[in-house]
Amino acid sequence: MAFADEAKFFIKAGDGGNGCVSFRREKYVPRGGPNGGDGGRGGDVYLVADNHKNSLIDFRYRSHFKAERGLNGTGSDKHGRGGKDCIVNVPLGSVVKDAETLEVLADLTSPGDQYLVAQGGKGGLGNARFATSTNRAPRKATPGVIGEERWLKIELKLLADVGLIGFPNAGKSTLLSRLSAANPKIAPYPFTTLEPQLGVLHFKFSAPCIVADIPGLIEGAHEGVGLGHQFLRHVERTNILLHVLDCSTEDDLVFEEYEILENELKAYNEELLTRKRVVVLNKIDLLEGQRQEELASRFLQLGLTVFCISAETGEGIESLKVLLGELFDEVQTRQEEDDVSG
Ligand SMILES: Nc1nc2c(ncn2[C@@H]2O[C@H](COP(=O)(O)OP(=O)(O)OP(=O)(O)O)[C@@H](O)[C@H]2O)c(=O)[nH]1
Ligand SMILES: [Mg+2]
Repeated sequence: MAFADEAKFFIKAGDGGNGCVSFRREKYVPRGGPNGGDGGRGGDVYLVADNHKNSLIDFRYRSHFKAERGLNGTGSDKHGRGGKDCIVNVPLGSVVKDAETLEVLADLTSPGDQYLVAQGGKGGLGNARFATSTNRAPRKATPGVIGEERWLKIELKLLADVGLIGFPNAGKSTLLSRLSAANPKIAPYPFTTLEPQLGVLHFKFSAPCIVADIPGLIEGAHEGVGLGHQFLRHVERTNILLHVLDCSTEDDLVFEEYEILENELKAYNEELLTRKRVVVLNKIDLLEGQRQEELASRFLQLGLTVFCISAETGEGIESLKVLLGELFDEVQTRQEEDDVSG
């Protein structure tokens, strides 16, 4: 798959350099004191969020990252030089886990966010440190501490504001192409979209928002049926979800699909049901008579926000954009308030 949204790699911080055992040698001073220097500290490994990177594809070609080791101490009280740190750049939206325990270590969402993922080992002590009044010629020095190492798993969660979710063939990609300049593949068969697609929706008066077209979900997606499950994590960060439904099928089926989508979200992560959700009835160009109104009123009765559109002809798209602009503003204002109070 071209869209690398998971990667595993190994990192190792530098080992500390060893302490040194050495004695002063001077003419006419037969037994000089200890002068072994300390070892240098090993370099650390940092992960840094880099907004020029947009996938984890680089990790396919390189899976091991090491910081430099500290140099050993030497005689004449010379301390070893510390090892250089190693910086691993990762895309924004990277969730970093320990590959074994799957514990989440860091969630790097803003440019420049950094996380110290492995600490370099301390340098060992040279024998000069061990001299005491009773032992003036210690032959003891300590080795450097081994630098931390671990396998990491990194997952990329898209930082989209709006997620388009729906059954295969519902018209999500067609809608994305209407809302943004994105040009996703559109075809009259299910599972056309195999990887999440992003588009930028521009508004006249406010900042643009990012829309993600998520591959089609089907019942059981949260357990891995179809393609949807591995992509559901991308909607974990989207604050607005559009349920795109093909309303040219039977009314009951449209409803059933809506319910399945809600259940899949809930089964994947209940928190998703706290997001703003909008029902988008697509393909209204295929409806006859009063069906559109009847169908819409069924959803309205449940207290849901409903929009009727045709992604194909463009009908209803402008008002949908206006609504998205308003919702997006609301979400941003709420986030700013949270940031201030939090
Ligand atoms: N008549 C009509 N056809 C539509 C409309 N929107 C999409 N289609 C058609 O429906 C088919 C599926 O559209 P896509 O946008 O590829 O659907 P999708 O939801 O992205 O499908 P997957 O990627 O498989 O999940 C295509 O043949 C589109 O041309 C619409 O409003 N009216
Ligand atoms: Mg598609």
